[in-house]
Amino acid sequence: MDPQKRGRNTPKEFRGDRQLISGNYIQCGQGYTYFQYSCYKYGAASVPFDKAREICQKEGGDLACVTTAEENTFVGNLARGKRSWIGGVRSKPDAVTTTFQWISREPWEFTSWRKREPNNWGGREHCIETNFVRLAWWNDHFCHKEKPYVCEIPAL
Ligand SMILES: [Ca+2]
Ligand SMILES: [Ca+2]
Repeated sequence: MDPQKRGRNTPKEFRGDRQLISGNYIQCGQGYTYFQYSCYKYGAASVPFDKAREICQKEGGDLACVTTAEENTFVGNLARGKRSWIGGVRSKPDAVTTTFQWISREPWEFTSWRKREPNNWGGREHCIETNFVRLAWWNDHFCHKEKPYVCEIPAL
């Protein structure tokens, strides 16, 4: 096939477990979906934040760290709009610290808080969930609460 034509007909990103990047296929593991240089999995079983991390780490990743609007929408949809853990935590778990960080240590830039969040209810909401009230809106919540979660494994 004419390479230019093939290029035109091949979407740059697509939802699938395999993606062609610079002539090499990136293969995501079982149950994982490719999106913009990472593989993602939705875990439907509700677990506390730390347990969700443990499960993701066992598979070679961690909870998804959501650094762009595109990734945020993708992760929200992957979690089927259900309230789910992502990899954000309060920088210092006390009642007054209002800053957050990604467990991957990626820069904290993009955010998608729901109105009046993060509110650190009772001074004890130190973990971030997505799909709060609306698709891909975030809330700080009690880390011991059991929720589904989204894992991310960098694919490059
Ligand atoms: Ca990410
Ligand atoms: Ca909150």
